Amino acid sequence: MQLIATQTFILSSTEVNSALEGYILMIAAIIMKPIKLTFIFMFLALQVNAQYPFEKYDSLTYRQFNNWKKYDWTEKKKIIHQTLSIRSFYKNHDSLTIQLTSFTDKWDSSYIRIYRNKQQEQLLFEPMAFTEYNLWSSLIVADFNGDSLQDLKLNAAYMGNGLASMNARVIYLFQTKDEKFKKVSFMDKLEYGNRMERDFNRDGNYEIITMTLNGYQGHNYWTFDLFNYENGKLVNVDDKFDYPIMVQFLFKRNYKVTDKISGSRMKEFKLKELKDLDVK
Ligand SMILES: [Ca+2]
Ligand SMILES: [Ca+2]
Repeated sequence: MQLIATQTFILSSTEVNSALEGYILMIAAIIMKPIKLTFIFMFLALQVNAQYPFEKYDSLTYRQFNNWKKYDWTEKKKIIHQTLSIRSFYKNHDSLTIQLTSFTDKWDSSYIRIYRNKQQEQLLFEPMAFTEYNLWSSLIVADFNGDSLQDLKLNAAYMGNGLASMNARVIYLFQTKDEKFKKVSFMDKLEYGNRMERDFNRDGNYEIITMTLNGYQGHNYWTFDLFNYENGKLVNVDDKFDYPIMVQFLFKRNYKVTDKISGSRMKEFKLKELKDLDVK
């Protein structure tokens, strides 16, 4: 009888403790909220003050989706599926589902499946693995080229060390007139996750900005090039906007176009071909 009484006491004591903990955590969350917000505002202020020249141009409004459903078939089939659905994606409100299938023993191949109302429409190969860790940003939905058809974008990291940790695959799925998708993917360098497209000349076709590391006279420079999606491919449009620009790579934040290389010399660094380009 005494034993039961002790147990009851212990139980109720634990309950009291967890209620107290919950209360303390709730108070802490209320106090912390403005502090967190202050940090975010400080960070935003820094971002506004220091930026690359192209960041002054209009960026797109994205719709972003993150509710990937993971189907792990690692043990039976060495396969991982990640699936995401967007209701009312198409003009007639049909839904779109994108499924990424990667293989646990192959790091250079995946399949992207596109379903319309759960009916498979396309199967596209992608020379990159997708895991729940390397999808750097959400699935991005926007009309990048201004043809009134919603396009898709994914960024997937190669997961290296040091500078190689910036290596990422940028994957665009441009919607075509027949409401299918043209896949254009390539390797790029990403600093803070997704790099937004910018409309330099406000024609509705947002310029895609790429980043490459180049050596020149003993220093390293980030070279930024501009591309447009035109007639089913990405075309370099540097000449139209007096690009590329080059920013010296320093071991601190640097956003200033270098004055060590003349504009005409910079043009010799123009990125003629996107790295590991894959068009499907
Ligand atoms: Ca489009
Ligand atoms: Ca433009």
